[in-house]
Amino acid sequence: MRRLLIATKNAHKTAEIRAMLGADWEVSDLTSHPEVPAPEETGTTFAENARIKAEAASRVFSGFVLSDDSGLEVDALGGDPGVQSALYAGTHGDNAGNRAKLMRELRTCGAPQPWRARFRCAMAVAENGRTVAEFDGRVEGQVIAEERGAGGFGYDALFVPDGYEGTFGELSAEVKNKLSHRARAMEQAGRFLKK
Ligand code: ITT
Repeated sequence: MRRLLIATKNAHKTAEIRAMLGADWEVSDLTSHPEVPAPEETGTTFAENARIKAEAASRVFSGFVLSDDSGLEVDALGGDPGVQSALYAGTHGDNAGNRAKLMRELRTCGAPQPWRARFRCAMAVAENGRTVAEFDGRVEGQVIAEERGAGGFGYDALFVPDGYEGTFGELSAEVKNKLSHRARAMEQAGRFLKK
């Protein structure tokens, strides 16, 4: 079986990517590799942060490293929370706080619903400290005013993808993993990794 390190500490991302890749890969992430650094995400774009994370990990891990930098862009907020999605409310990974802040911002921004938005995901594959491939995925939809559904993570309970009635928090993991920003980047990454 081939080894792939996902340069993330976010177990939700790892679980989704593992399900998308299937049984051919032995997938691990930074939670089981304390020797691998998680660098500061100093980039101003998803792609830049994806490269930073993949390259840092692949300097110490032999084999392919895949990173995922992702987030939600809301048009009424000029693209926020964007690359700041994980620490929008001030504490990294405070999902409930981030959703609450998003609701506050949207209720006070003056823009009428529907609030158009998209999830974006940039992925980088690195080997020996160098990025060797990059991929991009997005899914368009709208943010709603009340949370619905307990599945997924992050902003899932507030996002309804185009063509569906349910939020990512209400849709099954199987459905989310077919149409999400991560799935769309991963379709391309999977083809690259299989070569
Ligand atoms: P790593 O940097 O360790 O990979 P992270 O969670 O900090 O983990 P990011 O910096 O890429 O990752 O921030 C991603 C944030 O965007 C995440 O914390 C969520 O708030 C949001 N997000 C990304 N993908 C999402 C998804 O599929 N569903 C809901 N929210 C998502």
